Parts: sequence; structure tokens; C-alpha cells
Amino acid sequence: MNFQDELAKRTEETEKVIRSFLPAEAGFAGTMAQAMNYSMLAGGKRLRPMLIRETYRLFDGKEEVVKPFMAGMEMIHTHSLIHDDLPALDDDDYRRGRLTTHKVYGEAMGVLSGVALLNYAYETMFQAFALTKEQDRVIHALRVVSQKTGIHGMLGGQSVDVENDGKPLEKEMLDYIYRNKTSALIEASMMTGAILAGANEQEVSAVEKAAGNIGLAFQIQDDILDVTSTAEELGKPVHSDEKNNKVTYVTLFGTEKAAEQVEELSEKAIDLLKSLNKNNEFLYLLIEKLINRRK
Ligand code: GRG
Repeated sequence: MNFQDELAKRTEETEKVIRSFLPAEAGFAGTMAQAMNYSMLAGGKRLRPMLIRETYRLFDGKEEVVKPFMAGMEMIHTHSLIHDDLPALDDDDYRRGRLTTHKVYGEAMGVLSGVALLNYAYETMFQAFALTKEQDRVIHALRVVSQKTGIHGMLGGQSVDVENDGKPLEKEMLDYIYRNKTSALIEASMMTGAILAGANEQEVSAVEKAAGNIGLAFQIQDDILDVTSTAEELGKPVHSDEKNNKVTYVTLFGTEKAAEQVEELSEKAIDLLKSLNKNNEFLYLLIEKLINRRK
């Protein structure tokens, strides 16, 4: 398999799915819809929707039901980025190679369009009920997504991160932050793919563990890129952890040890997935490539 060709093809497919669910830029709330679409269409790797679809394929899923979840998950992720960039949080001017949403539409519209995307994500995912007879699977997936996004997931992790900004941190708390603010959405994505395809409880639990490791590896690589990459390559500012006095895997362990952990975690994730005795070569390669990504 030529991984780069496959990746380009599947990213394009994902892009089409996302576009098909975006709100119309019309009516009195048209400006907010524009702000939502501005950030949704600013590029991005589309990793989370791709993980939904590839895990769905791993378990032989063949229906359209996966599509509203792919778009909805990218909306939740984009909401987190818009809000993470706000003046009250990281106060960043660039994201995905463009001015951030609040820089273009103003702070109030940044707040509103972020919340609107989070809400629209659920409106979108509810459309899945019309696309399958397996209604219980949709309910289960919605429950997982809502839990992993809230206080016991992404938002919980982000709140501990913000509360401890600039303070010294032990690895235990850093792991809590990473496993929630970043891993939780990756777990929700892969679990959603598995659940919608009818995976059993043990299989979903193995997928959750693998995704947890992928998320942690992904965030550590994000720390590494913050010190080794360039703003042009990343499409967002570099050295932002230093600017925000953040403790990261790089400040705790150094770049080399951090990179070793990325590799170990990714290998563990692939082994876990392979132990399920299913096959999706592209998914394994995707996880491997995340280790060496440059953006
Ligand atoms: C509700 C005010 C308010 C704030 C919430 C939840 C939240 C803000 C932020 C989540 C924390 C966050 C942004 C974690 C970073 C995770 C991460 C590494 C994001 C970058 O993901 P990529 O590299 O981005 O997949 P692209 O642009 O490729 O989609």
C-alpha cells in the first residue's frame, strides 16, 4: 500500500463528509454560521473522523451511520481549538495556518461559534438514528462521546491544565491532563467506530486502551513539535508552551526521552489492535506515522 496516496484519498473523503454536514450561512445567524465554517474549513489533519471510519472498517462496518459521527467529532474538536485560542486561554493568533476565529470575527463571536459547534455536533450526530436499524449502537456511541467530551474527559483535563498553568507538575497530574484533554476525544472516536460496527464489550475496551495510548503519544509529539518545528510547518505558533510556562513531557524528560515514550506508546497501541485478530493495514500505518509527523 502506498500510504501517502491512501492518506490523501481518505483525507479527501473525510473532507467531503464533513462539508456535507456544515450549517448554511444564511438568515440572521448567518455570521455565526460563517465563523463556524471558517474554522471547520481551515484544514487540519482530520485525524479523529479518520480514526472513527478506520476503526469502523476494522470491525467490518459498511453503513452510512458513521458519517454524522465523523462530522460531529470534528466539530467538537474544532470547538476545543477555537476556545483554546481565545484571549482568556492561550490567546493565540494563528491556527491551521490562518488567523484564529476570534482574530477574524471578534472575541464574542469566537465564544459563540465555539459553543455553537459543540451543540451542532450533537444535532449532527443525532442524524445517525435515521441511517441504521441498530438504534442501540447509536445511543451507546452518543453516550461515550458525551462522557469523553465533558468533565470526565476533554473538558475535565483542560480545566486541570488551566488551573495549573505555570505551576510545577508531577508526571501523574500531567498524565491526567493529557489522558483527558487529548486522549479522551481519540478514545471516543475509535470507540464510536467500534460500537457502531457492533464490536463486543471486550473489543470496545481494548480499542479504548489502544486509543488512550495513541492520544498520549499524540500529545507528547505535540510537545516535541512545539520545540522542534516551525510556525510555517505547524500553522500555529511554536514555543507556546514556554510562553505559557507549561510543564510538558519535554520539560520533564527532555526531547529524546519524550520521543522514546511516543514510540513505546504507539507500539503498544498497534499491538493491542492487532491482538483483536482483525485487519486494517492503513489504520496501523496511520498510527505509526503519527510518531514521525511534522505537524
Ligand atoms: C470551553 C472555554 C473552553 C475551552 C475548552 C477543551 C478545550 C478548550 C481545549 C481542549 C484542549 C486541547 C486544545 C488539546 C489539544 C489537543 C491537540 C493536540 C490538538 C491539536 O490537534 P490536531 O493536531 O489539530 O489534530 P488539527 O488542526 O490537525 O485538527
